[in-house]
Amino acid sequence: MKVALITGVTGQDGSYLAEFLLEKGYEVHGIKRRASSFNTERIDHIYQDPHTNDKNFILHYGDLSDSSNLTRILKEVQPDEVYNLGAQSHVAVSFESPEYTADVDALGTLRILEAIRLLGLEKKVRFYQASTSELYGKVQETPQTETTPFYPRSPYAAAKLYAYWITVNYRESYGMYACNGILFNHESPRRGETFVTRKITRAVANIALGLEKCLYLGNMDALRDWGHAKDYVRMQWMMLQQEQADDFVIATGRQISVREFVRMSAREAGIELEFFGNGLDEEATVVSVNSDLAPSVNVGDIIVRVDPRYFRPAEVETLLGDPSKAKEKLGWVPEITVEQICAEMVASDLDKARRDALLKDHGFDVSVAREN
Ligand code: NDP
Ligand code: GDR
Repeated sequence: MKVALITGVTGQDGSYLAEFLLEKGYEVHGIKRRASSFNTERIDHIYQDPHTNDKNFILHYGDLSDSSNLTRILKEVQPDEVYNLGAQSHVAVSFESPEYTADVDALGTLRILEAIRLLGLEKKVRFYQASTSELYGKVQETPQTETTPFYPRSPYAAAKLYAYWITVNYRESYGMYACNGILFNHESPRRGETFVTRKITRAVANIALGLEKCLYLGNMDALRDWGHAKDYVRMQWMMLQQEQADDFVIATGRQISVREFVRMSAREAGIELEFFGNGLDEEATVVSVNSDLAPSVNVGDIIVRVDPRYFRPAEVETLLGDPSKAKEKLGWVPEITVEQICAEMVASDLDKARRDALLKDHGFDVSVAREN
């Protein structure tokens, strides 16, 4: 039985990857952070009672800022494959906590690589690093490939640039099997609520059912190449099954704007929008509505506005990946389109909103408009 260790197992990708590897028959270990409240919602459905025998999904407390903890876990688990998905992964937040982001995202990667080496596991372990299209930042070439020059535009991207190169360096210096997946944005109903797609689908669902009035966004002109997390974790595993370690761009090859994603999401909830104005004055008005799906929305309502708080000090305006290498060398192709992703996310958030609306109707307090 192969043994895998996943950092960031409680996150979007970690949860899908754990599921995927369990289905493949792996023994899966995950590192979760200590928190003052439960933080395992995304993996609760695959949780196994620690008191039972024959467990193949095992969680360990840990943190990427703690070398001794990482070393102990690696020594205990003796993994065949390590997937380093843990990170402070929010670009806007990285401007507010740049040092913490560097510690976890850059040095955290070094800590794991060095622990693998010091334990003498460098010839046994195959290592996957969650690299990102944010490395391209102010893009130097379109579409972006494995050879496009990097130009990071945030503390997050600068930290991930270090992680990218230290992964390459351990491969070249110590012959470690270490790969970078340069992943473009990928989404799902499990996406964190403060990333733009989920923020949109959640707000649209809440607005449709009268739990929220208006969605406030930053730069709606931003263009992204959005894929599905399920497709992308499959590729993370495929990268570690080749003969030789290598780096790959994982993308769909198609981009749309944030504005288009808003339009698409609203349509899924029976709301047709028209956008007026531009820059800080841009807003979206309801021009028709299916009141079976969105009973609380009326024609003429303004349900999207711009809030400058969501603009970033430096923006990544456009990202478009070319996944040809992954297709040619590994036979990987993304199976889920952005339209399907959007439909799945809106349907899931409508389910949640219906539950919240029911609770609210029965006098329970439902707080949906948290700051994001
Ligand atoms: P999430 O933000 O959903 O998950 C991040 C995970 O990292 C969570 O499990 C989180 O724990 C954990 N984590 C955060 N800080 C630490 C720490 N100090 N020590 C240990 N674990 C920590 O991210 P995604 O699942 O979306 O992304 C996975 C990885 O891929 C990240 O590294 C991200 O930067 C990268 N990436 C993501 C892309 C995307 O579009 N999703 C695209 C390209 C790269 P907790 O649950 O407790 O917060
Ligand atoms: P990104 O994702 O920064 O690409 O990083 P995010 O969804 O946060 O932003 C995408 C684009 O939307 C614009 N935007 C807003 N973003 C947020 N979060 N909130 C808003 O209100 C808003 N309004 C407009 C942003 O400015 C941006 O242009 C994600 C993360 O998962 C990273 O960890 C990963 O490395 C990259 O994708 C690839």
